[in-house]
Amino acid sequence: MPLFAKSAAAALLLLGSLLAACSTPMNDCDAPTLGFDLTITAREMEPSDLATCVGNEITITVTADEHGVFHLHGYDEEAPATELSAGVSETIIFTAVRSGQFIIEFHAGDGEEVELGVLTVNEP
Ligand SMILES: [Cu+2]
Repeated sequence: MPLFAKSAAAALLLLGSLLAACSTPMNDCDAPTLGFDLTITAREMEPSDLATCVGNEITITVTADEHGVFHLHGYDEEAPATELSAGVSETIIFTAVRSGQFIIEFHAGDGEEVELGVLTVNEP
């Protein structure tokens, strides 16, 4: 392989690992508060993989492109299901009190329940 092709391949590999690093779940046990900015478009959420630690205060800001209900399963008391209007952002603030993996669902106006993502709460 010519030298320039080798360095191009190395550059691609480096770029690939940088992209992989960016797509790993956000997770910071040392941060007492953590904010997630979520956007729901065509019933898909970005980002969809959220991570935090027990004891952290979480602020979720969520905006959807249609009316529905944002529901974090397993955290119904701390983060009650929140009704969303199209294009209007809502903020949910709660403390992560339980570890585990919790499904985030969108209950759409037409009755469809769509799994949007997962919140992982780790032990500190
Ligand atoms: Cu639900």
